[in-house]
Parts: sequence; C-alpha cells; structure tokens
Amino acid sequence: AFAMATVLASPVLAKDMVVGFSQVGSESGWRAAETAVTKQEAQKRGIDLKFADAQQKQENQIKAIRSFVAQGVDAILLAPVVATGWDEVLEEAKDAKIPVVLLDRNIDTKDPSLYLTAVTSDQVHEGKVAGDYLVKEVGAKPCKVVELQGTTGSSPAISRKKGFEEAIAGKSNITLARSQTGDFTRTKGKEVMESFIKAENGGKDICAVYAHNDDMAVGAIQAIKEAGLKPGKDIMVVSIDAVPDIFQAMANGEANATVELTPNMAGPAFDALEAYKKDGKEPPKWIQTESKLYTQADNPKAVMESKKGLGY
Ligand code: GYE
Repeated sequence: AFAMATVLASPVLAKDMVVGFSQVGSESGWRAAETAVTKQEAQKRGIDLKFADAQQKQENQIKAIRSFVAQGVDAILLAPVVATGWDEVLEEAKDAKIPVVLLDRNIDTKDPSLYLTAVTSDQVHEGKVAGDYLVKEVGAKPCKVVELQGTTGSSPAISRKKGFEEAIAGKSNITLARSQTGDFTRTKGKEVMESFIKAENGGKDICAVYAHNDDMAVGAIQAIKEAGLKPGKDIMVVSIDAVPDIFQAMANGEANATVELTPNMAGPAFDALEAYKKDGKEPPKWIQTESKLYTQADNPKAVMESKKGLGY
C-alpha cells in the first residue's frame, strides 16, 4: 500500500490544496474536454490547480513533475503520454510524500506504490466493445478492417488494439488488413486513412475502419468522402470517446458507433485525494469509469446536445 497516510503532518482541506496537473497535450476533442472539466472541478472545490501542457512529450511531463515537487504541491495529477519510463520521477514524488493520481492512461511499473490510484476506463474492454459491435454488424460477410491506432506506446493504443483483436479472434470472415498509428489526431487519422485507401483499391476493398479515438475517425471520414465513397455505408466507421462531432457524424449516417469515455476523470480523482488528505483513507488502486456503446439507433442528435457543458 501507499504508506503515506501515517506520515501526513496535518490534514489539508480541499480548499487549501495545491494540485499540479501534467496533461498530455490537446491532441483530441476528448482531451480538450478533460482539461476543461479538470479546471472546472478544481475551481468548484477551491483547489489551486497548476496546469502544465506537455505537448505530447514525456520529457516535458517529467520536467513538470519535478517542478511540482520543487514547489511542494499537495498532489499531482498525471495523464501519462506513454506507459513506460516513469519510475524514477515518480520515486522523487514519493520521496517528497506527494501522492500522484494517474488520469485516463496507465503506466507500466513493478512498483504500484508509486501512485495512489488510477482513474481510467477499461481500455481493453473498450476495444472489445467496438469489436463486438463490428462482428455483430458484419455477420457472415467477408470484411477487411483497417485500424487507426492511438499514440504509439500509450496505454489506450496498446489496450484498445488488444481488446479489438480479442473480439475478432476466430472470425475467419473478418481480417485486420492494415494497422498504423494516427497519433489520436484528426490530421494524422486522415493522412493514414488516405494511404490505406490508396493501398486497398481506392478504398473499395475496405469494409470498416476501427479508430482508437473519434478524432481520427472524423479524419478518416473526410478521407473516405474525398475518395468518392460513403463513410458509414461503403466503409463502416467505429471508434471510441463519444465527442459531439462523432454524434453529428452518426446523425448524418457517416459514422456507425462509438464507445463513450467520460472527460470527467478529475472529479473522482479529487474525491479520492480529498478523502485521502482528510483522514488518510486509501482509495482503491483503480477507479474505473464506464464504457458505453452508442450507435446510430441511439438518437445521436439528442446525445450530442446532452454532452454540452461536460467540457464540450
Ligand atoms: O481516448 C483520446 C485521447 O488517454 C484515454 O487520449 C485517453 C485517450 C482518448 O487523445 O482521444
């Protein structure tokens, strides 16, 4: 266990808490919403949030964490861009008795005491939900799938690939023909989809695109249209996040399904930190957020409207 509760000198009230947040960057609509919600949640609770945008670079995150430690913050939120390479800097935070909460992505470490808790979805499950949907829709038809992966080495890219592959395993009519990173961005998602289309008979041989996030799916939709094909019909589009733009695409019949990920990871993180700081109550090691499938049948326009105010 994270052996810190006993050494806390005096309880820190939420409104006196200073929390450093090392954010990945602003690669996606979901990420921008997470940043917005985190700032709102901090403000609501009277937490002084120190925000650092790492622009996708782990070295920037390491620098930010060191600076938070030097400033003596009460806690650190870390959305780790990649899964590996955190032990050294997290040991520094631990030595300084500063609890670290992981947000939305996991890390690979042999020492779980390096962080207090992780607020994430089950990313393997998300990939599985997306894959199960596709398997059901495709039925017995032959289907060549192309995959747009998230940032190489990030936990959601690794796990969403794994879960999807589990879902299509043993389905001999479904093949994962091509898979490449689109770095979770629209621009790269579009670029990579263009190259897939070129390599697959102008896109005519592609039956579905599975994107690890909605932004890449939106980029892919653009590429499919420019190739003269109909996204959502000629090529099915399945992704993850549930940002408003994908509901618009679903309402237009241009996307088929998405798996919802809440941008409010900070709420549960702050709850856990407040309880921990107040009476040393250790949270569970994993605070899991929900993963819900939405399709064109789920009134996408209304869902889109209901998302407003949640950081979107
Ligand atoms: O799905 C994607 C973002 O880490 C789970 O990162 C998160 C992912 C999210 O860029 O849009």
